[in-house]
Amino acid sequence: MPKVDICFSPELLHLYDLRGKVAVIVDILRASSTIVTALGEGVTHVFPVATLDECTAYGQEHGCLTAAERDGLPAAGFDLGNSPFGFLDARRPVQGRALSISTTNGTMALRRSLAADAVVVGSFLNLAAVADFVRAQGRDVLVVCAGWKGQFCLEDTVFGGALAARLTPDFDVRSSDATLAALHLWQQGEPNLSNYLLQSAHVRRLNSLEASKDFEFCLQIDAYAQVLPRWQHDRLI
Ligand code: 3SL
Repeated sequence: MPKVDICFSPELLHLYDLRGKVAVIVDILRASSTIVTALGEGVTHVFPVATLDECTAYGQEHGCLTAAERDGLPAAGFDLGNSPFGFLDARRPVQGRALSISTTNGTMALRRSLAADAVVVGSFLNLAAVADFVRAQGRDVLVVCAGWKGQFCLEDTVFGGALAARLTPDFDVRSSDATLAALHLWQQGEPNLSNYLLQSAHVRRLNSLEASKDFEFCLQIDAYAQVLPRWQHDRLI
């Protein structure tokens, strides 16, 4: 039976062998939720890059929208920051445009996971699409939590638990303590996810940056149930 495992931080990735696995990259607040929203709102494809210089270079080379964030704030000189609402603004339609994006943790976590057989982006917004894809692949899955500057993040781990719950009983969710812990956290949080995650450090950080509406948006389960950002060649489509 295929296994579900969870890597709590990109800094721990060296402990895992990604080959032969599906990697699900998660940064609930906010990079993975924003990428799902962008594709759900008609962006054609996404170049997730690690550095701001790369983000600018891709923007110029491909004539695409650019989005960048550092320490929770929009980085200067880019079209957008890392809020999903940037892709929901009728004054700036994004349909048909490509996007290059660089964030503090999320896009870096993705770039570090490319050794996996398949790489997809997961969030609460597209939980159903991720679960369906993973089930269809029938291979071991590693949820890669973006965390915050190498540290554990509650919301990414709770997502890992939600995914593990959806994959039960077809997948082994009991052979990794990380997955067991994530499942327990999900069971605690599920009855009132918003209340539960209000305790998390990144929510406090976002609140202080006046991005609290992003938090509620990113917790909507299956709002983009058909959207599955998947790595192909050099981009997410
Ligand atoms: O670190 C990241 O990748 C971001 O998602 C962080 S923030 O939500 O934009 O602050």
